[in-house]
Amino acid sequence: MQSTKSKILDCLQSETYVSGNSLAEQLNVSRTAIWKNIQALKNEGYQIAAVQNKGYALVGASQNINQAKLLSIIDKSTLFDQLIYKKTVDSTQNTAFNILHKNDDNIVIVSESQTEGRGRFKRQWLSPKETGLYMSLVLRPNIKHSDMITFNLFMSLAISQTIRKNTGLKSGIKWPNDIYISDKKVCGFLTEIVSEEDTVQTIICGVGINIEPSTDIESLSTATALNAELPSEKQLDIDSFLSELFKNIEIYYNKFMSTSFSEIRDEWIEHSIIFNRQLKISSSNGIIKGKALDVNDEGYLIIIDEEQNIHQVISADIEI
Ligand code: BT5
Repeated sequence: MQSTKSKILDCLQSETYVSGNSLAEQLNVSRTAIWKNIQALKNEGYQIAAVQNKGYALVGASQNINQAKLLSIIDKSTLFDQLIYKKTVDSTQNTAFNILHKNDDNIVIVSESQTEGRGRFKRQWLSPKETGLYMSLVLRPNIKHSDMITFNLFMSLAISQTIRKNTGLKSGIKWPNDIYISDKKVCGFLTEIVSEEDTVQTIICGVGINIEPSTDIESLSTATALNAELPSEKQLDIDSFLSELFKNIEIYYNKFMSTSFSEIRDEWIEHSIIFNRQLKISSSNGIIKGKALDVNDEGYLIIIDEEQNIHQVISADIEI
């Protein structure tokens, strides 16, 4: 259910001025409740002017990820049913696993920081406070295991499209689950599942996107943040970024469920940064040095090694 605060935000975003009386009437709450929620929005970074005889006006969007904005997005989403918003958790993936059995909802879990954010193979994901988007998406596809393989391809394109459109930066996809800008990692995601026999019932997709520079991110020579790549006069508009991100996640998840990878293959290859360069691929079968030839319709990466042998890879780490 959308909160009063996020409903007020919606009204402020759709009208130039709106009076406290009119908000109270529209939302069926007291003037005091309106005033308190306006103060809460200001605390979250929204600049709201109160003009005599006209009412409230939104004069500056918040530069922080915040609950009110996310609630207003999830409320309009036809994919997600519920938002869980936390100040801090160990890992949003753990929160997701703890609650996913309670109902069949598609759920978004966001936390302002994580103390034990994790990557694949139990690697650490640095999640400093209020500098990045740390979220887990709980989805209920009910599909065969073999149909899951292309999921990361659709997700990576949704994220890279969003970054390109909102920043103008040339983000690129590093198969299977990283988004890079200028050869540095700005986003990583991991996909975990709950399945029964051959059916994947639930996907828990954890997405981490670095937004603001921080000492943690700077400590990794391989990492960057969106606002570190953008000039100071063109910093990210977080509200439009989040709206676009959830719009694209919905579009590409629906495509994942209804079409094959071939539908997005050209677009995906245009975003990919693994072609035409020497790669070192580490998988459970060992290390291969070679070049990427293609990603086939089933989602396998096709590699040609230095001895001209062809390999099909499904899960691996790539060094570029
Ligand atoms: C990933 O793993 O890239 C998946 C990261 C998923 C994080 C999200 S945040 C919300 C949700 N909750 C969680 O607990 N996790 C998910 P992997 O491909 O294994 O990459 C991990 C490697 O990336 C580390 O070993 C570091 O080298 C590097 N790394 C760690 N933190 C980073 C950061 N904030 N930015 C860029 N690189 C980072």
